[in-house]
Formats: sequence, C-alpha cells, structure tokens
Amino acid sequence: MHIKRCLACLVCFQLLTTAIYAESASKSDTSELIVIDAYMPEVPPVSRTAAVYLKLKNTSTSPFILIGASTSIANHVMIHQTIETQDTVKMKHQSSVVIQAGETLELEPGGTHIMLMGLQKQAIPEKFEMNLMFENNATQPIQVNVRSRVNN
Ligand SMILES: [Cu+2]
Repeated sequence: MHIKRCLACLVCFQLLTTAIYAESASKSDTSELIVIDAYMPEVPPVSRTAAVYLKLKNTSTSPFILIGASTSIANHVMIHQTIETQDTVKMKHQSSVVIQAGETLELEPGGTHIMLMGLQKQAIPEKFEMNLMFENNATQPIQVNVRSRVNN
C-alpha cells in the first residue's frame, strides 16, 4: 500500500513537471521573431575575431531580449556596441539588446553587432550555424553567411 502511494506520487510529480516544462516552452517560442540577412564580413585567416550583423524583426506583441549567442566556430561570443569618438573607435560589451514588439532591430556596421572571439583556426565555411539566446530561455538557431569583402 505504501509503495503504491509512492508510485502514484511519482506519476503525479512527473505530470506536474511536464506541465511546468510545457509552460516555459511556450514562453520560449521565437517563431514570431524573423531573422533577416545574417552575415559575417570575411576576415583574414590570421584574425581571431569577426563581427556578425543581422536584422531581427519582432512580429509578436511582446519584446524579445537578446542576451547572447553561441557558435561552434568561435570560443566566445559577445554583444558589442561600437562607440565612435573623434579619433577612436571602441567596442563596448552590451549585456542585452531589446527588440520591441513590432520593431525591427538592425545590427549593422558601426553600431551593435555580435562579436565572435577566439575564432577556430580551421578555414571558416561559407556559412555556419549560430544560436541566438534570448531572455526566458528562448533560443533561435540561425545561419550566417560569410560575405566576401571584395564582392560587396
Ligand atoms: Cu565588437
């Protein structure tokens, strides 16, 4: 009898955790976030860093907050902001970027970008996978095209 009750508890507990998981999964839905033209300008083979630019269109009614990204071709990925003063260009780490409901955020040269650091030494492919991370455990896998500097 005691064992039976324990089993019932276990089943109940599993149902509960499944329900909690399902709820958080619906919050992490990024289907209403459209990624447009994600690209990385080609860098020389000796370079250990590169920038990724893209547009993020939020077609939902609530904001998305980009908090980071990851990719297998770099050891470390950060959100950076370019700050231009009279004679210097600096890059500053930014912990998050908000994409407001209905807005399109442009990560473009001279502004906010995704910085790849510790690039892997093997040749960088023409396109690679990156995973965007948002608040509420939301993620969005994207494909980044490497863009030749000569042709563009
Ligand atoms: Cu940077």
